[in-house]
Amino acid sequence: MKLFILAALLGLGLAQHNPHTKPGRSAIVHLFEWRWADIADECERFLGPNGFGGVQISPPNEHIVLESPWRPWWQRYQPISYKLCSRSGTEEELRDMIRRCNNVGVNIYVDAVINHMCGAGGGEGTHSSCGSWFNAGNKDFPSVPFSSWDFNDNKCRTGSGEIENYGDIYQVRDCRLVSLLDLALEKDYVRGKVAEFMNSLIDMGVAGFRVDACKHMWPGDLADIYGRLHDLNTKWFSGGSKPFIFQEVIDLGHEAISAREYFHLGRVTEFKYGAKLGTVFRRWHGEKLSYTRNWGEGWGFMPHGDAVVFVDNHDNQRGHGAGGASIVTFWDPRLHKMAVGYMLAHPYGVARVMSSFRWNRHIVNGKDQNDWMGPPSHKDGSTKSVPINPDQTCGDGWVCEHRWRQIKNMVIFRNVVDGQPHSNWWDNNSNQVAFGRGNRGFIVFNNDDWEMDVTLNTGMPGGTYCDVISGQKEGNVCTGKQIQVGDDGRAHFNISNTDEDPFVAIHAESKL
Ligand code: AAO
Repeated sequence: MKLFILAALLGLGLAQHNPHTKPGRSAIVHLFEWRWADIADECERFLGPNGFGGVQISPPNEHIVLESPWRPWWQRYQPISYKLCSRSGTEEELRDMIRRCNNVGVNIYVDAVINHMCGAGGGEGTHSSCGSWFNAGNKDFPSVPFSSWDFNDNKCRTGSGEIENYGDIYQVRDCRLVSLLDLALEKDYVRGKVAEFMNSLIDMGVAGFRVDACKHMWPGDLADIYGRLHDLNTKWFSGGSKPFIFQEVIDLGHEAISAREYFHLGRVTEFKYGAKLGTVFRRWHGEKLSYTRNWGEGWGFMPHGDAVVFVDNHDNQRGHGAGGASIVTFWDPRLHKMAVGYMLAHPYGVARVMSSFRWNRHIVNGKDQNDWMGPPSHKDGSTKSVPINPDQTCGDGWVCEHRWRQIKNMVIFRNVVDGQPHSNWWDNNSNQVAFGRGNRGFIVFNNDDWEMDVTLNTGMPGGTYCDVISGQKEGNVCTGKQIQVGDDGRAHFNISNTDEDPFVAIHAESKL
């Protein structure tokens, strides 16, 4: 019997490592703070046609609405109820977006905030995205309902009720993260309410969840909740498909709680990835691109099958969470394109691309005083729609990194080379490297301060290929550089260190 249970648990866990992306699709894009109506349009006009695998959406449930600071992005991480109305739209708009994205092969992954409700100082009233009344002081959330019985205060052993020491696993899980009212997830009633919330989304057609703040929840509690989740909606997914689970656990290696405690439950966010890749491309601390020959598990990252990877995320692009100054964001566009290109070319992990909004950064003593600023909004606090410019970029403060030609084309590159091994590595012992993906793709970087002029074995069939970084194949012409691969698979690459984008990528579908 024990063996059966173990097999079932393993089966459960393994099944929830699968993002269920449709054939020929792989990368996820985090459309941070986008409105549901805009996501639906983006699925149909851009993400579907360009091979994106799925969208991570902001928390869709009712959240607190804050005046000071004014409507911060992080109010979405302070639930008031599990009603599906938020700054991004109504339940109907959410339902419509899920349907329209699924219909063009783009999955939806929900950012699920299930560790807590709003901050202890959230006050009393109806300052919430659906107008539900609540009283944070009394831990009273009648729209769920949750009462003070449903919170962890009696379990927390610190005087403040807050997490005071990340070295103490009991504090990290049973006390408040930055004053957020900590749910008692060992209670069957609370587990039931959380599972009901997640199942309502699964039944609508979502493919899975980014589970927020997992470090702050006991794995056993999560196992119980995940075990209550429905299979995915068979309108868009094959029968018996388990929801994809990727868990936010910040583990850069020196704490009492480690990411591996969560591997059996689903994938985990690998924060070491972006922190290290940023250090490498910034050439800090003596790091060199040539050291990434064994990138992935060779660098001490978690097993490939457990990882979700990203160059930056919504927290660390603004100094929250972890990763520090090495994180490469859209504020450093040339480096960002190289780092995202590297991530999308490399086989390690499930890759997630950040799509941001611009804010009025104001850095004093290394800290951004405006790190709280929310998305482009109207005076009433409602989020602005995302205008698409004639050149396919976004306007009104939306950065749309996922639409940058270099990144969009590398999302396609990742699809074209899917399943092919990392191969034909070359480096110059410094910051010029190249690697292939079997006989389907090849990428070359020059991150040195001098010209790169080499002839390399690409492993690819002879022919003329369009570089998908400086341009792309349009009809039967290359709008950027052309790369001639000989019948011996060798090709000449000349990349100036002053190029706008000092890297070149070719693949089987960019061949003339
Ligand atoms: C806001 C206000 C608070 C207020 C609260 C309640 O800022 O002052 O008390 O409301 O009224 C987001 C924002 C928060 C915001 C919150 C609620 O980031 O500022 O609070 O919404 O509105 C920890 C968690 C991790 C979490 C991260 C931000 O472990 O799960 O903090 N990320 C998620 C979301 C995030 C959200 C929440 C959770 C809450 O992505 O957007 O918060 O739903 C160490 C620990 C990490 C810890 C960090 C930061 O990291 O390891 O686990 O993350 O500290 O506390 C090096 C180390 C690394 C260390 C890092 C930073 O890199 O290697 O280990 O330094 O010290």
